[in-house]
Amino acid sequence: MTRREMLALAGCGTLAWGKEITPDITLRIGEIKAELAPGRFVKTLAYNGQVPGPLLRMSEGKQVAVEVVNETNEPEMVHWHGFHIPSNVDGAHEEGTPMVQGRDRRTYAFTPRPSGTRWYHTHAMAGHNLRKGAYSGQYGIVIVEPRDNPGGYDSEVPIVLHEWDPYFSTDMDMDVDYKTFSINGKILGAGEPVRVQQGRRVLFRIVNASATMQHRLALPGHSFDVVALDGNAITTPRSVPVVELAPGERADAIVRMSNPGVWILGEEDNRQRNAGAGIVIEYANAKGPARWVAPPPFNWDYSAFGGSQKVPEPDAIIPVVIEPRNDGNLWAINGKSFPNTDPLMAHPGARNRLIFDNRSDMAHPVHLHRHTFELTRFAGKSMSGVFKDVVTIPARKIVEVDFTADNPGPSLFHCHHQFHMDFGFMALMQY
Ligand SMILES: [Cu+2]
Repeated sequence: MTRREMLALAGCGTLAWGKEITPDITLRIGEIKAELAPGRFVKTLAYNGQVPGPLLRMSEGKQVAVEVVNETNEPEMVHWHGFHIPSNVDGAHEEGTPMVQGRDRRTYAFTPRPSGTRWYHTHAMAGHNLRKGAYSGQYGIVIVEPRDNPGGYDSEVPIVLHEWDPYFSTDMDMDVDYKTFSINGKILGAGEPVRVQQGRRVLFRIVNASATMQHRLALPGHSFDVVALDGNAITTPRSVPVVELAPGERADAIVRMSNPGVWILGEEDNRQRNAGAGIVIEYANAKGPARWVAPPPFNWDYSAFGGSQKVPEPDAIIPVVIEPRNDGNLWAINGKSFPNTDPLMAHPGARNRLIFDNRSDMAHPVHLHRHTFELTRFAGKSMSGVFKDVVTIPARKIVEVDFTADNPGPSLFHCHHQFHMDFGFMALMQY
């Protein structure tokens, strides 16, 4: 009997568009007790019994079938963040991807593109339930391998940031804070150290899988040569002492291991780092306690990674005004809150410019599904050459991004801060 026949007999051969597909990857969503440190457990939803979920590798342009088995009682949804794939597999039911019902399974087939550091995570709403959605352990890295990898590094190390024990930090239940932090699912000092050798070049693939928090990471005695943002190569590689990432953002950074010792790669904020937001980097033959030294003051600026070449004029302009609300929803886009937001209408095949006008006192990391955009103007400064799918709009500032509308179908646009997304800050973009 072939594997395919066995799977069909076992009831695993899921029907997708009337065609049986044998999955290349299976993700099982279920409740686990994640061990953040010896004897320190947290109950959460996770993929394949582990936090983060398995590190997935796909090949650009080679079709893959992912089976999602939902072992919980609630509908779930896996979003492929940073992929240019069809709406019916992207992983947002607002776009038309079918949910995986509780105690059900479903196979999604798609052709991964573009290459780079992508990630996958739940796209379920959480609302006031801080055990659901991005507050849970449902996240993992997926590396889409390019056809030819230029390399330039000796090894790669994933770094995935997340928080635990969330609670409402204000009287009005308006914002969320956390008691516990982790990198790669472990509290600082509790997991295996990252073992490195002097003289080697290590590529860190850093993902901020936080539901709501921005993070700033440093590695004392070393600097980060940032080579990609949100998985997309940058035009001006730059050496920086701190990597700053909003929820949903990624940075690929090469670190030349030139300062032997035992160090903490950690969050700059002392409270968060002391509550777990760090990981030990240990050189071969180095001993002693891991050292932390605060980095110099550093202003993270997207434009430092780009050029100043003039970008083409857009064919169409899409205004996106972001405002706070106080009517049960917290946020509005162009005067309306989801699900009543008007669709953002793009011109098919054309270069479209989104103009984000943040009329609030908070920064918002906004994310556009199924497309990559180029930052063309940031807080008054023209720029080019930085391609992303999440961008932080600072408070009271305007940010402009251009994208080519070459992936028809509805695309979700939302704040990647889970509490903002769940309370109005979402709209569909259509052509
Ligand atoms: Cu927001």
